[in-house]
Amino acid sequence: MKCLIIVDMQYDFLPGGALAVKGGDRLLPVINRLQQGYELVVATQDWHPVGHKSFASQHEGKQPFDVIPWGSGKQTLWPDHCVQETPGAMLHELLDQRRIEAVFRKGMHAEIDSYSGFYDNDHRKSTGLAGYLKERGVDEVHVCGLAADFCVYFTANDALELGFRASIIENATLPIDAGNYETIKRVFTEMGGTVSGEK
Ligand code: VGL
Ligand code: ZN
Repeated sequence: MKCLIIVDMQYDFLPGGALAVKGGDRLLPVINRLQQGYELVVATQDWHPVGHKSFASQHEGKQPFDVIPWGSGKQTLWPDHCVQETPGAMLHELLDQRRIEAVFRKGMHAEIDSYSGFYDNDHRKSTGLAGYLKERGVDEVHVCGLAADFCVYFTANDALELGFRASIIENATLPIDAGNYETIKRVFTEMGGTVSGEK
């Protein structure tokens, strides 16, 4: 059975929001239509506490989009976004939620960022999404939403690693950085993922 995962269609990622993806609002009707083709639809919601460590505002002298060393890797710093219970963190009102059976929140740990709907970036804490999908009999996931080069990609990639067939629906996602997305797409398809839909 296949499941549509709608990633982070929240005000802060849409035009007018704190970390807006250009043209993101055009995806709303596309995703609403897309939902009709799936027996199961779930969503994710970026849900950060005030003062989350991924916010540039928490690092002296740093600007949004600066990249800093972080644990054993690197981290992009973001404008404050999707702060719990703020309007920017709400799923957009034009996203049809009638068929969304569950919403998985992520990014709640102040010290760790979490792009994937399955785990935080260190793979230490699971959201429960994998178990949920398995219990529902899902063997294939299609991922759409925002942003293509961060949360959509990380979610689709974790799905592959977990043994699901995984596909990114290209006409229902947009990247923060188009160049970054092209690179990531290559990695994803080499891993066995598929990219469907026309841009
Ligand atoms: C996202 C950056 C920071 C995303 C979330 O949804 O792609 N990107 N937090
Ligand atoms: Zn975030």
